[in-house]
Amino acid sequence: MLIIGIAGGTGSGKTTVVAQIVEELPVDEVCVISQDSYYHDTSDLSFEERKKINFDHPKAIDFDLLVTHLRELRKGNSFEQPVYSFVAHNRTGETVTTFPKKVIIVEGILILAHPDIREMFDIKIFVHADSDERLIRRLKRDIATRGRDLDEVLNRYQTTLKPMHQQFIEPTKEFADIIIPTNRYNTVAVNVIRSIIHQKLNYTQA
Ligand code: UZR
Ligand code: MG
Repeated sequence: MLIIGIAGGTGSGKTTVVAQIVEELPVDEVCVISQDSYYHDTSDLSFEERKKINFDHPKAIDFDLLVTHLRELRKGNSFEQPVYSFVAHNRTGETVTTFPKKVIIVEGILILAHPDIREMFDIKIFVHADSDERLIRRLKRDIATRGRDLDEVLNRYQTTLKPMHQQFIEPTKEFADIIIPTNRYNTVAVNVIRSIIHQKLNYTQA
């Protein structure tokens, strides 16, 4: 089993990099776990209260549950991964059964910030894009798919996203084995990672 951690700021292109890596692997040999699934359950709060949560602070994430789940996978057991809704800012109450696979990818902004999780990774990756590029992507995505408007995204960027990025996310770059630049679509870096995966798992390369 190979556990790969993929960190990077919001809008850095984590999802795209994960998709590029997964694409070449046999479907039944890979699973992706998103840090987003591990936001704390906030059912006790109103929607207005939830909107005020600082989702970019490590405290917003149930790292203990994520550690427990990764340990289960390492033991060869499946677990129930919570499903999260960005529109409701809360867990939906549903779960997806996640099975152990040869390649486990764990993806999220703060995934390299927690020491216990960090040490479980065989390969640590940090995805880098410039902050203006990330803001542009974030704006487009949140308006198109997460029910936000221009003012809300910009306010959040200035008041929380940017300061939290500088305080908690950017410093974790130093833990990375590989940094992938994604200001432009990057196929070379992903090919390098694919080769490492193949080599570590002794796949015969096509
Ligand atoms: P990525 N996030 C939300 O917008 N709403 C939530 O309910 C929970 C999280 C955002 C979070 C973070 N910040 O910047 C982003 N806020 O999801 C991480 N606000 O996801 O890396 O895909 O951008
Ligand atoms: Mg994402």
